[in-house]
Amino acid sequence: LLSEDIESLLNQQIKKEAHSSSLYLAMASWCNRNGFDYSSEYFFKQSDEERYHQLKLYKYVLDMGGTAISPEINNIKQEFNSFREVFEDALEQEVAITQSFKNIAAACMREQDFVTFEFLNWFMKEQREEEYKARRALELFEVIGEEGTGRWEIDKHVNKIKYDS
Ligand code: OFO
Repeated sequence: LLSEDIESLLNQQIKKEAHSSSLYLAMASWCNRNGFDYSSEYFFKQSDEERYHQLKLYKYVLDMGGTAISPEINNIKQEFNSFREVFEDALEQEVAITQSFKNIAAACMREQDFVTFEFLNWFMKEQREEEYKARRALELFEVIGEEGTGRWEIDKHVNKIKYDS
């Protein structure tokens, strides 16, 4: 069974994952509308992954006898000032999500909820990959540069970022 506190933290996390999924969908739309097809595809994939994270948490809460709450999502940023800003926001989002998981893990430690703590390990590892990919994508702006055909070149590389752990 889950304590009230842990159940509430997990439901908040479900909402955050749903928010991430919607945010990435908005990024996919913006990239598509602005001619960045590969990045659009990349964000569609990211959006799917976040939906998967959301469901993984959702089912865990139910498996543990808790009440999983279907989240209401609002305030999704739809417009971005630049191609680069999309990736800056993506990295910021992932760093915030990692922090959020750390907070839940800390609460599990305090409460000696080692079952949930173990469950969270999967997400901790996933965040390592997600932060890596987001940081790598942003680094392309420095490595390639935005001038001339730079943004077009950056777009082509975004989808090729691989993570071997
Ligand atoms: Fe990329 O955030 Fe989910 O876990």
